[in-house]
Amino acid sequence: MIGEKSTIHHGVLVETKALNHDEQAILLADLQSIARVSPPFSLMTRWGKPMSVKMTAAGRFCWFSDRKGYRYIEEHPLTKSAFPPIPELALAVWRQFEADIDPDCCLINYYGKGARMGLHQDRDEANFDYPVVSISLGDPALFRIGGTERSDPTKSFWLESGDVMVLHKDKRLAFHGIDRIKFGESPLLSKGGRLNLTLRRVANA
Ligand code: MD3
Ligand code: FE
Repeated sequence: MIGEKSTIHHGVLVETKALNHDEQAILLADLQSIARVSPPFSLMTRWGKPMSVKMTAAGRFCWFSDRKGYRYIEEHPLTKSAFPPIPELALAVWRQFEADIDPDCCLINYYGKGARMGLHQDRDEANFDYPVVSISLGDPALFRIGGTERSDPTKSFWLESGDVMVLHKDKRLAFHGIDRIKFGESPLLSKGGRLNLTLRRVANA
């Protein structure tokens, strides 16, 4: 439940274990159905380096990257189909923080053994006044967040299964990344690993 255990880490609101075990299992089942029609795919950075995190999405948009640069797409790169609807439980989490408008992208990141995400900003969306809401499932991840300049000092903390994090206001354009995960720690994903959902508003209303 949102609001049960709220903590501010380096200016960022984290709702620890906002989703209980049953809610995590429901969301995981939804993600497994999404993965069947929109299989997670691997991306290259614009610098031509393979990313270790696999991605797919629900909702209208999915973030995409290749040698041409970063952008949002509306068709799965392999199936060419639209992405499935955002899971109800994820929408319910978003609406606790942003009641005026629903997200149009639920980016789904899968971290297998050794996967990480380098320090970056999320700035391919049209309007930074909307929050980004993150939901973690599965293995713990060491999250790092700094300021709006790459050289700003950073702080790290662990995100665990069921945790919800909200990035808004001055943190919306903060540099952030995932240094590492503790592969196999959580029993939620039978084959191990971590799933992160980021709910976003990509198009302007
Ligand atoms: C801070 N994902 O998908 S979620 C991403 O755990 C991303 O998979 C990480 O960074 C993950 O872009 C971190 C938390 C997050 C998401 C968006 C943010 C933190 C953010 C946007 C601005 C500032
Ligand atoms: Fe990000």
